[in-house]
Amino acid sequence: MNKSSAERRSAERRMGELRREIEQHDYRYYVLDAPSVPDAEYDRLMRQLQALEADYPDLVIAQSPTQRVAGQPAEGFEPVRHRTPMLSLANAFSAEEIQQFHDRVVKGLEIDHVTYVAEPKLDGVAISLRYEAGCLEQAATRGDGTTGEDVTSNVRTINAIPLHLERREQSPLWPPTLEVRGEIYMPLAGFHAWNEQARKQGGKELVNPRNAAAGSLRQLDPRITKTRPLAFYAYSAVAAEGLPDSHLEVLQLLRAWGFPVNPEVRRVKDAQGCIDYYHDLAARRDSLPYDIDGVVFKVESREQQETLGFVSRAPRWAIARKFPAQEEITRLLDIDIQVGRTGALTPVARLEPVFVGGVTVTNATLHNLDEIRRKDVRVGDWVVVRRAGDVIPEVARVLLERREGDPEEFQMSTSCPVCGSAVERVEGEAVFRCSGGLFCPAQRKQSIMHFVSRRAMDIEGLGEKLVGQLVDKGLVHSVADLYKLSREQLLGLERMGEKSADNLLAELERSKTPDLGRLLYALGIREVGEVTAHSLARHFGSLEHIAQAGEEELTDVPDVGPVVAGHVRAFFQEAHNREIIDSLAQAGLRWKAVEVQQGEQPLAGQTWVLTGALSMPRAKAKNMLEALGAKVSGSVSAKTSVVLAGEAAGSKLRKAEKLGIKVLSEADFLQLIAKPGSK
Ligand code: I6G
Repeated sequence: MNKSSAERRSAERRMGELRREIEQHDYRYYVLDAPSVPDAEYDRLMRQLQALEADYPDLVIAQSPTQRVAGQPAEGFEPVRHRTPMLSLANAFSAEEIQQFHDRVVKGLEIDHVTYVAEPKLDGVAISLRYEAGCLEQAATRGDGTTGEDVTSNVRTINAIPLHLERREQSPLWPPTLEVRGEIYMPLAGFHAWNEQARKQGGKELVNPRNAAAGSLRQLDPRITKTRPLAFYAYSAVAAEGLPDSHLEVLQLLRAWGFPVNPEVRRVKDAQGCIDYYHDLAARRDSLPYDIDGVVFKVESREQQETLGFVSRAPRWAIARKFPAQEEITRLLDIDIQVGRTGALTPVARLEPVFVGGVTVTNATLHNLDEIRRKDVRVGDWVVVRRAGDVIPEVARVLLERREGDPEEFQMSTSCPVCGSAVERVEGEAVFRCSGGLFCPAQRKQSIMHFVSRRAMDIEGLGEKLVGQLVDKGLVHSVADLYKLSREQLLGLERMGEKSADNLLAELERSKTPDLGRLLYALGIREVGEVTAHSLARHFGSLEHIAQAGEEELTDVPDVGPVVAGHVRAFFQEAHNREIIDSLAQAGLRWKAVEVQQGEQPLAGQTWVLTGALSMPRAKAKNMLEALGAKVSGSVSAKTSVVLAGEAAGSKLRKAEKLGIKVLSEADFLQLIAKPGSK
């Protein structure tokens, strides 16, 4: 049927009205927590809009509330590199630690009093939402803080997250690009209702609200995510130039634009204000409509936040006060031994499953033999299992009064449980080690995982399960064998499709020209971390020189003492390791040598200032600069030689630009320290 243009215009107008009306109801429901119409009326409006959109498909827009589910199920989630890293928060477990945090803030700012913004720390999934010109463009999970996963299609299905922003309460306009961070969570009412329904229908129940939120976001089909009762609270806007200095005012602005903000957010003063807020919330924790695992305090002024900066990927201006670790009692069924990359044997408690801190725990670390002796842990004991936040659960203590009979003391085995090699213990060290080296499949798997990791060779697509299969099937004995894998061999592995096999082969090919520092780090020499690997590369210039260096030459390198030098020499003296390096070269790897800086310090006399968020810990960048002879200062002045500006750099960067001081990005900096040449 042909529709007249007058009808079309009228339909278009009505569609606009309906969308605005529905969005207004969403806003009242999710942001103001004050629904204005019964569900039936809301559903009626939605159906009207759907009917009109069905009549005029060309007038459908992506921001329409009917378009929350769009497109087909995905095959996987694309990686997203965060423009500003998603940092983590330092934790405090006592009032004393809050006082110490406040003392550091006061000292860092050189003032007497500080106002903080306090809010509950939800047990959900952190998410970063990017809006371009006010429209939701991308939603990404935290991942490792640098790279997350693109979960946009799933996030669009969450009604509490606006698809586009709206100006309300005479709010100013949002910046052209706005990145909002917050927590997606499952409210307890929705979680319990879901499980009740699942029980009735014999379906699968959700384990806990946090897992439920994470699992819902990881669905490949957004239609499934849409059925899950998810909600959202925004907690910050990143790198937002032009927004108010007060973090609290930023949150108020976000709320005016359409983001739900936790109604428990408060401004508090000094350490005592934080401590009082914590006690108040702890007392009400069980009556909140969502699970929380603590409280977050942030310095209110964003300028002050910037002055304080970051340390080791955590802001100095914020802290999470965690609720006490949760503990439960269960039975210790057995003690197994796990073998790590360097052969370290870690005793692990196998437990009768116990629900603690929101998850079912079946394994907990026992750390080492000394700890087992100190706590007198024996198989069959009743033990207290503790889980604090995200840390690995541990056996806290034994209930000796419940011990039955006289169970035997645990003995560390004298041979490796995986490869049978002898187990050794270095005098004075708590750790026992398997002496099998790369003969041991467990060490092999771990060393391959390390080799491919992001800061080493950065080869994507080789997870623990896949590496396990490659080693167990005898396809990979050493890291060099990775480069000999054929497409057919890969296709013969479980859960390996053609696309993943091709992607992995392309990744391996791409990784064949690492710089020397990365390769050295990837080889996994004991005690040779990233900074030391780069220092060695810069000092010696080639792998051959490092391999031939004696202890004295090695200890000439900043950061290398006799212990590290000993490990480096032992590594290259081992014939097996030399064979691996030869095989890597034969497989086509060409590591870029580095210009040698024989004792010379190319940055001597320079003063550098670090600002903004770097993807490596600040201490590491500072170490690297100091190894090159630079002085690192906290403030920009006419004497500053270079400003290294990470993401979201603010006033220091502006000052540097005003003074005409050279500014380098982190990528420029890494290039400068790697100084690649050719092999
Ligand atoms: O993980 C987090 C939970 C809650 C946060 C956070 C938060 O604010 C209420 N804030 C920041 C700045 C970070 N993580 C890094």
